[in-house]
Amino acid sequence: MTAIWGILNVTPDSFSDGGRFMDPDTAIARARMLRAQGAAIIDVGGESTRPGASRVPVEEEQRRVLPVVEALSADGIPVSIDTLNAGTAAAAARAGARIVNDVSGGLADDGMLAAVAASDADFVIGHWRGPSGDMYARAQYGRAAREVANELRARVSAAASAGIAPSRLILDPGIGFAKAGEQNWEVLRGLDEIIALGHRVLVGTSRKRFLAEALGVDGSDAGGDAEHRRDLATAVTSVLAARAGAWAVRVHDVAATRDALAVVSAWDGE
Ligand code: PMM
Repeated sequence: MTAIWGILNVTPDSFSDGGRFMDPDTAIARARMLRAQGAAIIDVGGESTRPGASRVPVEEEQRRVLPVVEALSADGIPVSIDTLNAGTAAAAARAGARIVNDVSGGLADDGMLAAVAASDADFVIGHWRGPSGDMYARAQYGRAAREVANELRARVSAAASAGIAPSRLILDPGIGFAKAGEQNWEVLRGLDEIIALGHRVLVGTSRKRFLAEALGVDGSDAGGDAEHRRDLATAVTSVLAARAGAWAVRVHDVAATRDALAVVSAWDGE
């Protein structure tokens, strides 16, 4: 059964839920709700990676996320820390995070692989070609899924050389990262090429722009009907990712994806 990761962005500017969970108590209450809805992991992030987002000072990122990571971990809730910074990864692992989720797969911070190697945490390697500010300039592909798989394989080698055991690695195709519109669908269509690398695969499509484009809705209507439609689309991509063999999906609306996956289980007679 595909696991559900519930997104908890403790940021003022994430593209769909920015600003809602800045206060630690609100963030913790939200995480508990996502957990009750069926999230296996709560993915805590303190820096938005949306297209065009500017970087947050590492002290500010840690001020946002560490109290939340600590409180959830103390409560027995499995936490992953969504960060590009080695210092934040190390501090969050000390505070109890079980997984470091780096959308850059260690490319954004030279110290990341060593920091993860020195911890007990598992490591999500996201497919990435450069910072959010100009990532679309790097969205040039021949065969998108093949290239993503090859570039992930190179990061797996780098992680292994840094001393991270392969069993600790989770691969993520980095939907929306250095990929425009149709390229995201090409990668998802070829997800088996990434799964064939032999690691757990996490897929994050939730509320992303390429879904809004497929629906023909305006992505700016956060909290309104457009958001609801993107959540429904996300539940569908979660089902398709599960069918394709994904180990986990990372979503904002945990309840919708839980229900969608329950229907799949019923269909399959599980
Ligand atoms: N996407 C975002 C942030 N973190 N982590 C992983 N592993 N995979 C993703 O696709 C991913 C991520 C950007 O989306 P958000 O602003 O909704 O968190």
